Amino acid sequence: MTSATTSDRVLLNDEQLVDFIINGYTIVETDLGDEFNRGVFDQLEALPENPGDGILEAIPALNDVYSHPKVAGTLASILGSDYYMYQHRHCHRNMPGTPSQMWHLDGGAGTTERSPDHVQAVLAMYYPQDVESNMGPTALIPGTHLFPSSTDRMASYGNFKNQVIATVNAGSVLIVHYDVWHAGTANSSDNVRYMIKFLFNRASESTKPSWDYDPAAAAAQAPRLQLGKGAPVTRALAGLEKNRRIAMWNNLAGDVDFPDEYWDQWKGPWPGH
Ligand SMILES: O=C(O)CCC(=O)C(=O)O
Repeated sequence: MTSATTSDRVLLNDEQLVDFIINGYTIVETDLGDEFNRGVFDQLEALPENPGDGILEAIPALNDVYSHPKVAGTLASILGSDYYMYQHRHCHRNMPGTPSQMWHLDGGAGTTERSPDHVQAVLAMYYPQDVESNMGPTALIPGTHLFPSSTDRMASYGNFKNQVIATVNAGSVLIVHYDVWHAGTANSSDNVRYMIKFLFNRASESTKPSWDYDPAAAAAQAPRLQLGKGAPVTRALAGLEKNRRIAMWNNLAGDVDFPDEYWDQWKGPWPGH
């Protein structure tokens, strides 16, 4: 079994960490290999029923996914090195003909508080097979973790211009901030699509960066963190989005302050020139 001890975790760098703060998700491609992924797929096919939270006991090989150095390193970078696996997990078996879900946020995860400037919990979704666009990939809207809404309200929402349809290679793990608006899409193919969802939680508040922090590299990311394109919101909310990103960076970095140097963002060519 692969075990990611603290020393062999592959941590995110500053650019990747800022990507996560802006978008609220990242896709980790593991090198577990075709034989491994196919083996998990076959075991899923052989399950007589959905074991619910017992999926890890039913298929212990899933430990290898969630302790993979890149997966464990990403989780540690985002949730702190003492993060833990939550007790709830779920195997989604989407048969051909499964319809789309509505946009939603999950409930549970040991916390009822939504956290627009914090990372308290993430979803980590593993796909043991390639997921093509017609096989019911997971959809999400980047940046929406900074604007948590109620699932009740989302029930009437449709397609968004910036939505991401996460077609992935077998062995990928989609790691998503708990408050990102997401949904399973319709499976109009002839293939079953599996997705095994685990939840991971923060155990303690950060006192220092838990990613591969480099002060110069972090400073180089500051303009993007403040102005980079993220959630599909109007310009009126751009200030709030920026403030929440910086607050999230500060929460993740503990005692290290956001490397904020003033620069004149309005100087430059006239619009249209
Ligand atoms: O089936 C999917 O891809 C997404 C499932 C989902 O939204 C969830 O488990 O909360």
